[in-house]
Amino acid sequence: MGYMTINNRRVAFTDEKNVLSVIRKSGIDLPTFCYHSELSTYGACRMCVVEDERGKVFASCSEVPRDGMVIYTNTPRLQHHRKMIIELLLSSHCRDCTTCAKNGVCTLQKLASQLGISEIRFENHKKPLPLDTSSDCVIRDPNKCILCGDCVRTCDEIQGLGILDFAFRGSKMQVMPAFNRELAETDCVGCGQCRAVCPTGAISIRQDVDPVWKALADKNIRVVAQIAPAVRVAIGDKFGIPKGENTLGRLVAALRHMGFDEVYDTNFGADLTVMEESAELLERLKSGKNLPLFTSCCPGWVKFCENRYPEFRENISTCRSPQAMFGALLKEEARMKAAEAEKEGRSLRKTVVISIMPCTAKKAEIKRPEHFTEGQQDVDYVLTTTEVTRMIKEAGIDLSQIEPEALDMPFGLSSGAAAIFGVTGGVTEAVLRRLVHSSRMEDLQDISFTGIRGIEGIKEASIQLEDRTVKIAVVNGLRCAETLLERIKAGEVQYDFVEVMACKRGCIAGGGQPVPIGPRTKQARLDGMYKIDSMAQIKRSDENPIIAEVYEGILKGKEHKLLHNR
Ligand code: HC1
Ligand code: SF4
Repeated sequence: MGYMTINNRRVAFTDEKNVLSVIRKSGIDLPTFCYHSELSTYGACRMCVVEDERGKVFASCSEVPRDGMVIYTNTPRLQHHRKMIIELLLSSHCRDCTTCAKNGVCTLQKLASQLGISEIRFENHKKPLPLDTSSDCVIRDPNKCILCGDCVRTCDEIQGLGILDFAFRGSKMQVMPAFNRELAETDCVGCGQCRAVCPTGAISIRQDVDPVWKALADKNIRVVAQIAPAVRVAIGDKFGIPKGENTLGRLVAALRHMGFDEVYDTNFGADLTVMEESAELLERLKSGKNLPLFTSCCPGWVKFCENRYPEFRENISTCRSPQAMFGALLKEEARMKAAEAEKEGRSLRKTVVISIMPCTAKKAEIKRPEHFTEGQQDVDYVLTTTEVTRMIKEAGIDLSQIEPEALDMPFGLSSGAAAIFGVTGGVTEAVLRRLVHSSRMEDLQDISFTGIRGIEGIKEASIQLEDRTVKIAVVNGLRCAETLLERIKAGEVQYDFVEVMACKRGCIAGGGQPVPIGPRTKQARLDGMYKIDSMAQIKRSDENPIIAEVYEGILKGKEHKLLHNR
């Protein structure tokens, strides 16, 4: 332990990696644009500058804490310096604040207000640049970019993709894909992690709010929603609800107020996925073909594997993702009911399925050809948690005040195993519960203690299934997926089952979730997911009685067609 003096107060430090962390620990929220604890230190924005007792000014994010250091965080010189940075940034920034997707959560806007910037003394000579609207998932607006490099480092260091980079020099500098190609022409997987760290509106979520409002207003349309596991522990963030609290009931009530006809749970789709994926694993273990089996529920990961490691294409599970399985089921049910009604000379309203997801990549997943059945798109629109937050606010609903309501039946029933799909390791744990086939508390605990829980990028576990030891890897973050795939290719490791989630810690930190998603927010959401499981009456997917019913009913004879991609 050491001590430093911050603004004349003695502050202890231990293993903080930089002076900025010590300052923040002492209760001072020093502003930054480019500092993220999970990324390398860039030190470019200079907002976190401090002054020492000799008048030397330096960036606190790039300085290691030393015993006896004396620093000041808010001298007139520093105030002037920070204001100047904000003014310069604003001078070349578009002024669309009122219509920007980031209005109210933009760091530039927040700091301009916090530092009392009331006028901008510099002229903006920059010509407006075109937006990149080519991606189904995110929109890039270079006019709002402040060159902090957060997106560049996230895409490279966390996702291993390096889609974005700096181009040109000096005042012409921009962030863009190589050769200024559109995102759709690159290997971008649409994970939205660049958007999750962008401090301004330079990278935002593609919005599908308008067509959904239109469908809700149309009396001839039956609008059905499904809510993903990780949405319920995040949407409360924007309504002053404690982080990580389960707001499912409130969200259901809000959706009904907004005009949704039925509200179901993607967790039901996750229970279906567990049934199909565990059967697929047993089959592959038996045949020895295409092992390891890779999970398929994360579309960012699936695209990454297809683009960068096509040799593993056949290892990816043939199962559709939970939202896609559930979408196919809902549309099939609607088709069956419409056919019955037609026989009786009646006609039913058209069904539109909306998935409410923490993920931007899900917007692209629903457009893939394998997610059309009988020429119909199974899920019509994906709304991210952030878009639904916007709709709730537009409707004037306060989520913190609304009375919770229950999901619709029968697809509102799901297991605790399904709930934990939203965190890294959850899919594996759910599949293992099914395979171990026991609901005894000790057996469930044994599974959770195999090493599949936790936030490490790559986790390994093994479990005994009859006479066979099944070797498992659980990965979060595509950079880690790349590392693992290279090790598998080199023959250094061998597994039977590999779960990959593109986003660090899983869907709780998906690219469509409310931002900022700092370490405390992530932990609260993760705890929230496990709490839902611990309180669930049904622990295993195969114990969900509605699952057996749909296999005997809607799905009978169509299991493969509706639940698998190939
Ligand atoms: Fe996910 Fe999934 S867990 S991928 O993270 O398998 O988006 O929440 O809906 O489909 O169930 C996301 C979350 C989600 C699917 C499920
Ligand atoms: Fe990179 Fe994901 Fe952003 Fe695409 S969406 S540029 S893959 S971080």
